[in-house]
Amino acid sequence: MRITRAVVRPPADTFAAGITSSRLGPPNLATALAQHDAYCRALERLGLSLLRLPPDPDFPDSTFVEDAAVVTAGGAILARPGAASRAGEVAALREVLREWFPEPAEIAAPGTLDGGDVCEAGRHFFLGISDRTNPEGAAQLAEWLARHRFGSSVIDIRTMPGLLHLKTGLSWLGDRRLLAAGELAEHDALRGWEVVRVPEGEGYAANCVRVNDTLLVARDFPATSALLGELGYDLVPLDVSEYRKMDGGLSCLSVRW
Ligand code: CIR
Repeated sequence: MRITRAVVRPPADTFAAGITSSRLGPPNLATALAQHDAYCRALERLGLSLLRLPPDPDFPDSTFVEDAAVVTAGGAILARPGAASRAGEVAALREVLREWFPEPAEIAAPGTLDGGDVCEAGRHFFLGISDRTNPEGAAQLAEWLARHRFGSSVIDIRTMPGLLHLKTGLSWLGDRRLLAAGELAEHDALRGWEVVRVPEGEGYAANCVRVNDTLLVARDFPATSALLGELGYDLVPLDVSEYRKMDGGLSCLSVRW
């Protein structure tokens, strides 16, 4: 499926009040906005039409739109974020997606699910169980995916240090190829897939975004960029330093379809 659209939302002036476990210091809002703008321009250069939500100061983490909704070739599913402070983010995604997906599926209580735990790999989806996505939420999505003839497998990341979401450490590169960091690269669920390992010390670079024939990658991870370049990918490096300070990465900043 060629990607033609994406939802994005710039951070609000409350951005620094969002949830973070990183010890990188508070984000600089002006820099974050400039980085967001560069991210949006990169998507537009790749031919995507952007649906831009306005910043929402009531939800400091709402720039990470990916966590509030999952869009697949079979339709949209509204997520049910595992962090209480993020629950209200779903309403805006419901509204902006309505034109394309008037009757989205929804994760229901007691299930919780963050879109960051959903790694699409063509007709297969890897679903993370994390501090945000519980087994019930993942099971609801797996059932929906099966009804739409997608496969899925579950990966429990709760004991894997440094991973907020599954996609913090895993990305789909296209075909049967994945990019994975640390112990995720060894996980049984990835058997039968070609796994490109993120070089030591560059774990953050495991979160990249495939947009049709191009990969958006985090800037300043030279060993990973060199490896992906050797594999023949066209790379668009982007600086997301201010989002990293809030535990976010490239994929979190858009919902794409
Ligand atoms: C949070 O903790 O929810 C945000 N500060 C970061 C969310 C990042 N989202 C993602 O990786 N999909």
